[in-house]
Amino acid sequence: MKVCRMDDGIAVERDGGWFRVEGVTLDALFRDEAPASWMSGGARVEAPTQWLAPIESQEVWAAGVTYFRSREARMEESEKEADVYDRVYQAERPELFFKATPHRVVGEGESVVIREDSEWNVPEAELALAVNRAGNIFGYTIGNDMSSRSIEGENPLYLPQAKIYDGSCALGPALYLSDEPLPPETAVELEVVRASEVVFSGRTSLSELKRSGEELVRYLFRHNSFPNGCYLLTGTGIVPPAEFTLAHKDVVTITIEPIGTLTNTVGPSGTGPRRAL
Ligand code: DO4
Ligand code: MG
Repeated sequence: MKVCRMDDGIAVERDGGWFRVEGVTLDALFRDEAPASWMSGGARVEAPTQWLAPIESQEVWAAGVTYFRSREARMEESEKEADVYDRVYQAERPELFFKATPHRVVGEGESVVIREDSEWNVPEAELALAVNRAGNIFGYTIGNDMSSRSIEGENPLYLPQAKIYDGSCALGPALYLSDEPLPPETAVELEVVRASEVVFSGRTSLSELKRSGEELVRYLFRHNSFPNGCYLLTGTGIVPPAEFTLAHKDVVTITIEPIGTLTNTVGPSGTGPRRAL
């Protein structure tokens, strides 16, 4: 079942149609406090045309170097410190980092941002886990962990600046509810279109992900509480070649079925979420 956050409430897709539901918020779902009946009621509505990012009060965290391809690309980009990426790929403890507060997150159709002080910028197509406050994964969405490779490549200690800025994270289009892990053959696909031409496309599958969602969440919740739950991006397995950088007006699409497709245009600083913050 999919949950869509709209300007004026929440709609769910079930039984082949969309229903607007009252008396539930995303925060209530992430706190595991939604009334048991919330999924069954509601008035039938047209399929939503405006999808807000499926986030209310959640922090967004991310895992890194969870795919071999990410380890390889980061070792190339950071010649002097290549070893740290190899070590974290092999280590028992994963790389986990803070990614965004809700106001830095954009949704379907909004602009993701590239920093003006960065000359090498990439999208990172990632499965995002929806984790409730008890640490249980109850759903999934698509995440774009926008990254400055020039800033990260200069020094790994610059990671927060490479990763966290206004418009640096996209989530959506909807929250797909499921207590079951997505099957390993699930494909993650990324495409970047510039002036109607595909300038990059790539594909991976969850079978390439080295760590399970449960393992990543277990580490995240060690000595850390999330009163309103959180999202955890699981890392990228698609890295464009070194000569590729994003440009303003590029259109980035990421598809993970059964969640759907997340589409964002690349904009300069100052573009970002259109919802009230
Ligand atoms: O180690 C830096 C970030 C890695 C990352 O974001 C990824 O692998 O997806
Ligand atoms: Mg990433």
